[in-house]
Amino acid sequence: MKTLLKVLLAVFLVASSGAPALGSIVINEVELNSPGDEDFTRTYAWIELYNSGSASLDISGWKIVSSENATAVIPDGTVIPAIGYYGLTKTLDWLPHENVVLVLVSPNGTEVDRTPALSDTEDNELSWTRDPDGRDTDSIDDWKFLVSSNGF
Ligand SMILES: [Ca+2]
Ligand SMILES: [Ca+2]
Ligand SMILES: [Ca+2]
Repeated sequence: MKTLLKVLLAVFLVASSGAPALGSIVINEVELNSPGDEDFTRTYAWIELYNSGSASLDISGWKIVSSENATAVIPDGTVIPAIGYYGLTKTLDWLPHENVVLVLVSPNGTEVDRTPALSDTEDNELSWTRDPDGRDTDSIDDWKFLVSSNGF
């Protein structure tokens, strides 16, 4: 019985320590190449963030920085609910089709998440996504090339 209590206590402590708040937001899905032709003046690509945490998070002022040194700032008043999504649409000059690494940075400059180098030369509705949503083991195996699910 004592042993069982110790085991239960250990499980409780591990579960309640949780992940740091910042760690619950990831870059969850990236569409680098939407179906059809793109031109520089039309929106064509998007990045989906996902909150796997149990509380909503205000991500105003967070940044997404690309390996080409392009930076997008999340607008003021942006909140991702718990188990919720946020989609950011960008134009062709911002997101090339190949070898793109995206980094999510909090306002104090802390790196929150980073994608592997992603390429999408297929001009179709497939996109790179963590599968299942939010899976983050810092491995390329977290990512699959699946039918787009922007915002869900
Ligand atoms: Ca695509
Ligand atoms: Ca395309
Ligand atoms: Ca999705």
